[in-house]
Amino acid sequence: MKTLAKIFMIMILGVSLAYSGGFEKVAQSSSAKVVMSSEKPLTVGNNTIMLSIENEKYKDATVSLKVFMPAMPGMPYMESSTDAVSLGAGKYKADVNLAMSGTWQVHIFITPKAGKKVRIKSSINI
Ligand SMILES: [Cu+2]
Repeated sequence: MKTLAKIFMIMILGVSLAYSGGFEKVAQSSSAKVVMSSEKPLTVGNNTIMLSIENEKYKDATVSLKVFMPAMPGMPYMESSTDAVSLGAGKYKADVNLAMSGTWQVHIFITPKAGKKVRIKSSINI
């Protein structure tokens, strides 16, 4: 009975988390900080990820996103790249396709009008 109660609690928790809204994660390197977020929880398939660049000097940069999953036993390397659309004031929007559940590596590329290109590494779980 105890186990059943635990399973039930976990199910309730899982449902409430799923409804508590979307996803948010900070991606950071030594030179830039980006908040990744999504209104809806991330799912297998198409997702819209919002990127908010915190650094003043990158607010008008060009931004692209690469998500990839290393090869696994019986499964090839998977990758999806997209150019983020600038919404102004350091906010960007990127549509990404996550072909399967699991951990995806994320590389955010920030190309400023002047100066060095920046790469920020992060990951997302679905
Ligand atoms: Cu995989």
